Amino acid sequence: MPAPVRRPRRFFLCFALLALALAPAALAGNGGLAPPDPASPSASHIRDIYWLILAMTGAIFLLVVVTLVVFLVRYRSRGRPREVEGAQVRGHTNLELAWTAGPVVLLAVIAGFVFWKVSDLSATASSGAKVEITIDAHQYYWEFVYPNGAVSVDHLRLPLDKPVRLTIVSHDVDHSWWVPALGGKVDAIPGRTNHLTLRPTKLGTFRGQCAEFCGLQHAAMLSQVEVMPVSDYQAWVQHRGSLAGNIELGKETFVGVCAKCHGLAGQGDIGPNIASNPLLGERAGISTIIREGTGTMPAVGQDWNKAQLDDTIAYLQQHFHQGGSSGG
Ligand code: HEC
Ligand SMILES: [Cu+2]
Repeated sequence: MPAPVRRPRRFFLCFALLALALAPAALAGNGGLAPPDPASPSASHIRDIYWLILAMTGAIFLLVVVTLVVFLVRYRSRGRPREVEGAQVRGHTNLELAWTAGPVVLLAVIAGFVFWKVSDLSATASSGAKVEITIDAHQYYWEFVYPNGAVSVDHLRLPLDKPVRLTIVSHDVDHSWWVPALGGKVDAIPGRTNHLTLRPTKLGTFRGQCAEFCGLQHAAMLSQVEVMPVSDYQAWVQHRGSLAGNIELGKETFVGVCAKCHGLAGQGDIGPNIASNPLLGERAGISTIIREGTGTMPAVGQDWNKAQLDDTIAYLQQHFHQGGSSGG
């Protein structure tokens, strides 16, 4: 009979080499395997939890698969006729105790670690006054309202290192607020008010995506969070607070709201071409469409204040109508 004794080792070697070859690729540049670099204490807690669980489950996976392969090879039939029973294996008390107690200990470690990290999620931001910002989710944009009434669309500005309390509501269907680098994912549910507290600790712009399928243009429901030095933030909020005649807000609203369905140049997409629509010249008509919707177009601006509506119409008219410039 040939001696197949060394084969399991070869299997194991292939396995280990494969794992070694794939690991750097998987870990490099955060190619989707790891959470993004954290920009807030809560994001970094969530990342710690992720790595601990990945390490433990990864080790268990290797243990199970390697054992499986070794046993498959070691206890194969070796040409024994099908009718003949193989060697009988009796229980092993210590092993059985170990594989009962082991998982209990591992689960306890995971639970303890998670509770420890999670207990700190909102505590990181619980001391002192918080910046209160409301996030109103709509099909298919995010409207942010700052303490002084300033408004922005899809682009949230936050002050560095200040605790922020986000109040998350929805105007129409379920959406979900999620900016991975800042940690926390909170649903926006009609008729309910949810909260998320965080403290951004890194300057920069972080990307978010609506994480609840909310309709045709769900994929376009992106957000960016710009973390600014406190003085820049204050200057921006103050400037944006004067809403009336603010063409920047009109542009932000057009790009964040209308363009998702009508295209950036109003050329038409899932909504018709509006660039040359004479309605854009009629204040009353276009107000009604924005406030109440028309046909299959939802009432996208039902809850905007008058200034935001005016700014949007001003932008539309300047851009597509009387000014005659050709969009873009
Ligand atoms: C969710 C997608 C969506 C968004 C967002 C949206 N629209 Fe529309 N819009 C449509 C659709 C669809 C129609 C065609 C409605 C119909 O006739 O059934 C339409 C029609 C229109 C019309 C033509 C109405 C007519 O009777 O000729 C205008 C003007 C218009 N939209 C302006 C806007 C403006 C301004 C905004 C941003 C404030 C906006 N839309 C945002 C989907 C959208
Ligand atoms: Cu959404």
